[in-house]
Amino acid sequence: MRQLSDLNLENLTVTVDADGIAVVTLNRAAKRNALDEATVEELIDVFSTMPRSGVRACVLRAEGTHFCAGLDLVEHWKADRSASDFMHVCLRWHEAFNKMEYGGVPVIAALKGAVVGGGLELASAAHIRVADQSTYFGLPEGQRGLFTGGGATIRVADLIGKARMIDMMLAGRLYRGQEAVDVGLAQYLVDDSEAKAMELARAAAQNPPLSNFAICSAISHMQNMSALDAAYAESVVAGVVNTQEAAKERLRAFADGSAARIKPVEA
Ligand code: 1HE
Repeated sequence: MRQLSDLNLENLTVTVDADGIAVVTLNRAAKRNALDEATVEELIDVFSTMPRSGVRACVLRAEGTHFCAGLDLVEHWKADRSASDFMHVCLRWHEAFNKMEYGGVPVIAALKGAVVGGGLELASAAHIRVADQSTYFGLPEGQRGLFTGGGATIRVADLIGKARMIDMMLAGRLYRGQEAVDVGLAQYLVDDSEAKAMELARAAAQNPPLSNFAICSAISHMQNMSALDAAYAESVVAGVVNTQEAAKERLRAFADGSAARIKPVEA
């Protein structure tokens, strides 16, 4: 079975620490981490390999001052792609982002600077998005004479709703700061998005992997189902997860009073 260390990566770097926290870095800062075909193939490799690699949680971050400038517009222009060529490009983007969203490993995106176009499509495939004060979100496809092709019509519309997404695309509206959190583009706004993302990854990594697998795949799958089918699938997943060996010790600790209670930390 292929391991993360076996992968031949040029535009991404991947490290995994002793606690099983992976850090995946977009490493094309000179091009503002624009997604060319090679980078998308590397994302597929990394997120296909990660679920069985022992990784317990993943932080997705970027080199430079911008998270991701979206589709590599220069590559796209130079390649002079046919409609069929670009359809296949998009299918590879979907492959990469579906591996992230449905892979079962918590992926936490540490954002900064531009999170635009395909960069927002990438970020929206993560399970948690952490923004800092420099982060801004945009869908400049309309301005470039393009359309989204990496899942924004599914994931961004799901995060912020159809009307806001259309406004972003038609009028070039950017969201940042608290407003971006309020509309649902990010769950956290902090001064240091990487430190917060790492803190969240470490917290998630405390959960049994099977629970995280369900949280980071089943919820997404169930959103695609009818309510009737989702209720059935939820029962099956809960049957497996809620009877796992790793839950028994935690339940015993609750029963004997030694487990932490779920209460807000007093200020
Ligand atoms: C790029 C790209 C890119 C930068 N493709 N090369 N995305 C966009 O419309 C956003 C395009 N990018 C920008 O608006 C700006 O670059 C930023 C606001 C992100 C950053 O500005 P700045 O002033 O820091 O950098 P820069 O000078 O614009 O760019 C630095 C280099 O990165 C430069 O290359 P160089 O060789 O001349 O140094 C740029 O060409 C390069 N660069 N962004 C290629 N996107 C599946 S469909 C998805 C559709 C979309 O994603 S549409 C949205 C596309």
